[in-house]
Amino acid sequence: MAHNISMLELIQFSWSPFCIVARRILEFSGAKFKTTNIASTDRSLVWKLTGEKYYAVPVLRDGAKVVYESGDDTQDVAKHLDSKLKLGLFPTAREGEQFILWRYFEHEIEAVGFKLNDIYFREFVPKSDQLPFLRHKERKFGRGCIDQWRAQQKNLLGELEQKLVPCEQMLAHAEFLLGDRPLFVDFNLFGMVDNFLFSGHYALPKNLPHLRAWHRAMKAIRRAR
Ligand SMILES: N[C@@H](CCC(=O)N[C@@H](CS)C(=O)NCC(=O)O)C(=O)O
Repeated sequence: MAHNISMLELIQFSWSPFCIVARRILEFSGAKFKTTNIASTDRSLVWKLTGEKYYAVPVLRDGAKVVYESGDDTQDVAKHLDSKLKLGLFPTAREGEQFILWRYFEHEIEAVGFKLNDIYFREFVPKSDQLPFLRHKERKFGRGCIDQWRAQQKNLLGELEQKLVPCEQMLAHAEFLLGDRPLFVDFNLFGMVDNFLFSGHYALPKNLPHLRAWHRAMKAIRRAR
């Protein structure tokens, strides 16, 4: 039977867009895996596992191997899963298109989606982590940033909807972004969208019906065996 069944472990926290991508790919694959949740404000496990080289998530442990992103726009974790589990999510012929798309999703979509979710951080970040969580955000985005995002909520929602229109247009003509089966970019967009939806306060816009149908499909899809 299967020959390379080393234990897969995903080190994550549940609302991270990038962790959601890796998690959904693992679920899709049907492989057995373990998730280890860390506090978003305590990266000591990641730091230790990566030989003090990395503190972001996700990190994937595959037996003795520890996989994490080597650059800002890389997909080392997803590509490791893809080749190990033979998922076919990165066909060579689509690599260029996929690269352009995942950068759009991880920059343009993510940048608006996480702010909309962070507005509700007090509801999903454990009480004891809220101070370092807020400090982490304010160190990067300035004092009062989350209050500002709350004040701009309506505009941010409009901006996100605008940025999702190209996805709606693609999905009006095919079941998945690049054709009739999901590729990596479907999982990638799913992660960004599910981070936006994480708080439970939002739904995808009614006037993006193809995106909504795609999202329902992506939530549950399993690879064909
Ligand atoms: N390009 C990386 C980005 C990973 C990333 O930015 N993760 C966030 C959590 S969503 C993180 O851990 N950031 C570092 C920090 O918060 O200190 C990837 O795709 O995995």
